[in-house]
Amino acid sequence: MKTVLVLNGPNLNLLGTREPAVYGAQTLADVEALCATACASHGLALDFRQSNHEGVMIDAIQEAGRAQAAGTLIGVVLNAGAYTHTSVALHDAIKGSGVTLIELHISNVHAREAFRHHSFISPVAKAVMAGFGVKGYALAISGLAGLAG
Ligand code: CA2
Repeated sequence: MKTVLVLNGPNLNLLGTREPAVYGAQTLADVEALCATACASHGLALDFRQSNHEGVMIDAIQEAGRAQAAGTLIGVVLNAGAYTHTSVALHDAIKGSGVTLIELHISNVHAREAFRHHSFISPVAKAVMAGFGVKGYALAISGLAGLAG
């Protein structure tokens, strides 16, 4: 069974505790459960992670690139949080790893502040999803499964 890595960045551990008008009321544990259901429906295993640390996220992306090259992983769904708008290092890691990656945002970043309109991830992502709330995670997993299969 091949794996999907769902990788969440800074502050996403706070989901469901604040800003429900923007991010909804579901917690990160709820998101993990919906990702597990989506993966199972496609015969895929889930590796679900969250980190507040850029370097830890870079290590995870490099690991995912090696796993995809070895044939054990189909790709990554990445919600890089605010690092989306700042991180050349994540851009370089994605590009260098060669991993198939879907950029995901819970909110529609283009309908928000101008500083959220630029992404360092989009140029190295296979596809971008934003504004579907946490259901976007399941949609992104389906999209990855479609690309792989
Ligand atoms: O819409 C998204 O998924 C974002 O990636 C979320 C990031 C934000 O910086 C991006 O511009 C868009 C923020 C994640 C922080 O989430 C929180 C949730 C509840 C309470 C506090 C933060």
